[in-house]
Amino acid sequence: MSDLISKRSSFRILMFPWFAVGHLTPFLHLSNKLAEKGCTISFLLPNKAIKLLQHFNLYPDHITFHPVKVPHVEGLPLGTETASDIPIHLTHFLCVAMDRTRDQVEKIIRDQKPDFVMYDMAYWIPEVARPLGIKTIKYSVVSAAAIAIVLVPARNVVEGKAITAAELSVPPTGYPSTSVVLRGHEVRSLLFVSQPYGEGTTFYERACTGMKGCDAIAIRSCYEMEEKLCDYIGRQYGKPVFLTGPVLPESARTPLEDRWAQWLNRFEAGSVVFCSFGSQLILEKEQLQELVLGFESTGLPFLVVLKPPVGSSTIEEALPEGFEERVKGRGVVWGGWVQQLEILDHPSIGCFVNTCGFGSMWESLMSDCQIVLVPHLGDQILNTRLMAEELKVAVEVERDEKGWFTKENLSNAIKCVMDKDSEVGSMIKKNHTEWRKLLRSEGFMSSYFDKFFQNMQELVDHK
Ligand SMILES: *[C@@H]1O[C@H](CO)[C@@H](O)[C@H](O)[C@H]1NC(C)=O
Ligand SMILES: CC(=O)N[C@H]1CO[C@H](CO)[C@@H](O)[C@@H]1O
Repeated sequence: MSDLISKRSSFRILMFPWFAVGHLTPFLHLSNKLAEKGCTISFLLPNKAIKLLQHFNLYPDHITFHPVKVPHVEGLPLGTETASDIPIHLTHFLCVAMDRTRDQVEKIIRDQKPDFVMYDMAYWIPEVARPLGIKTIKYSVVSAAAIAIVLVPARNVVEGKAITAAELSVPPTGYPSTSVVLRGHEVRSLLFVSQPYGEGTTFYERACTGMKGCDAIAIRSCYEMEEKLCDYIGRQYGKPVFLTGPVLPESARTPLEDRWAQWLNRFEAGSVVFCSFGSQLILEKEQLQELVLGFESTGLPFLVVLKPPVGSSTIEEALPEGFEERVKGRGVVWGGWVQQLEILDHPSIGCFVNTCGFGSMWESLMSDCQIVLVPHLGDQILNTRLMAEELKVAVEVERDEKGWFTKENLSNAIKCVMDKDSEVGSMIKKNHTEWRKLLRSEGFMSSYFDKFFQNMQELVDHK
């Protein structure tokens, strides 16, 4: 009984993640865990996204989807609701649209008066919730590495002044890692942080304001991997940092589609290279061709999942001449959606080539496959550094100064992990196995989540 008096055992929580699959999905995984503890959750999201996420909702009695109407903003195609609907350079406008849902969100918060609001990009949530006595948690679904290198007060990016490549190539004051830093052309991919991102704010300001205003910063990471970087973020903002651990779903797996199961069954265990570049990345045709030629020249069976490149409506029309004939029977390039987790689980898959978005990073760590990384966006580069240089569980495909990679660069990276007698290959395999064992060990994920829940309870008790 005393326990019940001193600690709240369940909460009403409102979730308001950024309108992108890579954010909505981890927020929903976390909601499932909270629902398991008896919490009730209102999950705010664009109407279109409900269909995409529904099957991940394991507790429909506890988790209610609450559609928000995404207003039309000039610069966006009509009907845009999520980041997967648009190319990356239009994301700023989608952010404007999200900011314009503030009145709707504010009304829901006032009506529901939840105990907590969890958010990521909507930096104005604390302004709305704090006066009502509601606790706010900014939940970061990118790695601590990606936040710590640039989205901290020590960077001191001032309004109206663009951050320069020279500034970015030096880590911020007090930064605790020597390997998770940016090199050469990579700084370019982060220059956008001082650009407008939503109405009257830059990406940098949005992130910093969102972290300064909250009661606690939560990060989807674990101490074993990013302790120093997490502590650094906490010190920079003067906030408690709660780690949720990876929060990957253990159940609700569906069987692999017959088409792929049958195709993969034809190959030896651990022999097939699987590549998936996520729902947002659209390559230039030339780079796409170089990429598939790289897979061809490995001589290994491969399954590559890509969106059609710029200027093509199908993937087939963009393939190099004679390519399909040459790889017939051992290689498939597919333009549609596939069940990534289920494919990774298939025993024939031996290597996973991906861009190291945070979701894929966890999925590759949990898998048995060798990992080859081809990062494109800012946070993917930092995640890649963590995997390839700090943890030494993956190899990164070499690029030139312009960020371009050749078919040789790709096939060399793949061969380096797939050749039976490659030293690098066996070193990263060994390290990866250690991590996988830890992540999959009994109670690893649940103890992180229990601690996170306890942190939430303490935050409420601490008035
Ligand atoms: C990358 O490709 C270029 C051109 O083929 C080659 O000169 C360079 O050695 C390659 N680097 C690696 C590490 O494969
Ligand atoms: C970071 C890490 O775990 N590195 C280890 C990878 O494996 C090699 C060889 O076993 C070890 O020497 C490293 O310490």
